[in-house]
Amino acid sequence: MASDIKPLTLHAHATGPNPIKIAAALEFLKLPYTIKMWEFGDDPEKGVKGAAFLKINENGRVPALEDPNTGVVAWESGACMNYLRRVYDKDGKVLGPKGKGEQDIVDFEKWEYFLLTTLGPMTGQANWYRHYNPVQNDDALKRYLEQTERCYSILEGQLKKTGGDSILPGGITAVDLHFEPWVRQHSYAQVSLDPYPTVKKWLEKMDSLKEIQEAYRKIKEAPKP
Ligand SMILES: N[C@@H](CCC(=O)N[C@@H](CS)C(=O)NCC(=O)O)C(=O)O
Repeated sequence: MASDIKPLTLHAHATGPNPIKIAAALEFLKLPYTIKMWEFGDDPEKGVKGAAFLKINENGRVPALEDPNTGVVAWESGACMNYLRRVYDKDGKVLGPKGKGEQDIVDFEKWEYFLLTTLGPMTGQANWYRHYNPVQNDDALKRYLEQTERCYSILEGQLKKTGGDSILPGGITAVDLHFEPWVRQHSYAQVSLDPYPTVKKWLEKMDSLKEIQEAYRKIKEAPKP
């Protein structure tokens, strides 16, 4: 990647899964970036629901991405990812679908949307009812856990097609980057990987990649808010 590219700014949080996807994409694309950490809550200067961050993302969630090379500000991990792909991976060789046919593109998008609209939110709600809801709500927890498990069994079926190498045939794409941080946090939702051996194998492979390791290291070492 050309050295005249100015560093992008990734807005992140220490534990949330969504910013990691974008850090990983920046690593795969070999783009320079700095990380600005935020805390949850509404502290005006430091919080994702505070005035300073709401100027960047009125939805008050991370990730957000600022690109001084183009002036673009993005939020929602799907929008950040697709921005990076369009601008910095024009031929799609690094993160795009491996095939160029319409079915390849649809396959890419359906797994991307499955994570963004289903596995991620179901896991997020399971986590909420397990760890944060102020009153015990066993029905809600059961519902979201069942849905999360259902997503894992669907992912297991898909990963079997590549023997756990990548979610889509042909190698790692942005789709794998979307799934990795959610699946890595499976034990926080108390989802065991024992029934999903191919998911487990894929996760081990993902977490051995230097780009993934660098993304986690940089978020861990970024200055605290
Ligand atoms: N759909 C959004 C979800 C973003 C999201 O929920 N981010 C979490 C951290 S992983 C967050 O900022 N939570 C703060 C809050 O809920 O106040 C995306 O994919 O970017």
